[in-house]
Amino acid sequence: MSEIKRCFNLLKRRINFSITMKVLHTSDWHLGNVLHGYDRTVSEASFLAQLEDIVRSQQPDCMIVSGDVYNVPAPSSSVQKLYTDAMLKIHNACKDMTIIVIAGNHDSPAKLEIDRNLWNAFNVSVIGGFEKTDGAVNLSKHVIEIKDTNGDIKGYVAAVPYFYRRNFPDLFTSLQQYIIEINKNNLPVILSAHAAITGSEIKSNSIRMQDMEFTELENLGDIYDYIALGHIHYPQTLQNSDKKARYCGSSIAVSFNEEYKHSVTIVNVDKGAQPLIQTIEIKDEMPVKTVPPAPCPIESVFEYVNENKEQLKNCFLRFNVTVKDFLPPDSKEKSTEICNQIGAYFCTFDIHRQKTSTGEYENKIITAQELKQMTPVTVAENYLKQNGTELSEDFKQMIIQITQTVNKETEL
Ligand SMILES: [Mn+2]
Repeated sequence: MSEIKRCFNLLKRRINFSITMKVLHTSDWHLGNVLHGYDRTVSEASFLAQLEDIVRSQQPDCMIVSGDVYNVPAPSSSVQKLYTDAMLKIHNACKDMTIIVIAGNHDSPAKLEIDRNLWNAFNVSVIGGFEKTDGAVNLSKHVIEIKDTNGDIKGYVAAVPYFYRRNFPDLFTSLQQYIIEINKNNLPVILSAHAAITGSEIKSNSIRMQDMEFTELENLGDIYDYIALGHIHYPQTLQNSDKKARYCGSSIAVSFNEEYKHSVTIVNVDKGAQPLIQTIEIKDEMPVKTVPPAPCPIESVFEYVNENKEQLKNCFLRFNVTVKDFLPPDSKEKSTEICNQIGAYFCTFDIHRQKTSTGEYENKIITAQELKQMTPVTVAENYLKQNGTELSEDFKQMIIQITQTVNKETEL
């Protein structure tokens, strides 16, 4: 039987029928994330179990994890165990599937690669960082062959972990050249990268996004049939990419800025054709919710929570409040107590200041939350304004530059 299939595949190739490669694209798991002091183990374990089921039913040719496996470079032992146990189960759910894992900016490239050779035995390729020989990047490490059940090559995945452009300015160009040389049979090629692409819609991550290093889509190359991106947590197929480049988004909400549907992406990739993109929703057993949808005074928030206790049970909650000047000092205690009563978890407040009819804040005193959300430039501008002067353009640029330098190593 397999011999017939093999002949059929060879024939298909000979008469130039394209061979479809089925890809499961996921990223930004952020395992071990801690949300306002609460761990997310229940949601993370549930996601990994759902992923195992999806793999079992979809039977993809490959699964790509486009970076940020862990939330921190040195995750705890229990978080690492959660990951390795799940990966083994996922492998067993579809043993012929090639799994490709790249490091994101949250992962330690070296730590992710500790058991790289061991993972190879389970059809898992881990690409954490770059290796050089005589000053040139070892490109072969970044190109993974995807094989069918007969061991014939079906296509390639080029895997590029997170990196700073200044360290490898020509990487994408040389990688593309390398692939053109080896892809003699004109098979489908996928690129996986953990990078921020110019023009992406940013609804998530954090305000630190302003310090992210953005790359133009065309810099990645023009030979790829699908580009599996990670780094930006909001799922989207990039405009102007001919539906070929996509962020699959984070697997579950990593913060309160990510209250949208989360999913994994299933893509059918054919050489030279537009990929067929589908999503499969991931259900979060303990979701994050900002309540109520519209901000209101704290007493009304409490009423809302009590009225909706059934839906809010097991949720991590952020209270959407309006204040005239400050919240009453016992607000946090009261909020925690109300959440405890209904079996929810109080995290924080989203504080909205009441504005006057002219759009000005009634009170000139700013809250700690407002201060955190301000850019250093705004803080400087406000300070000088109070003293009757203005921030000069030179000074403004200087502050922006300093902030970017400081934040560069710690971006999300
Ligand atoms: Mn991320």
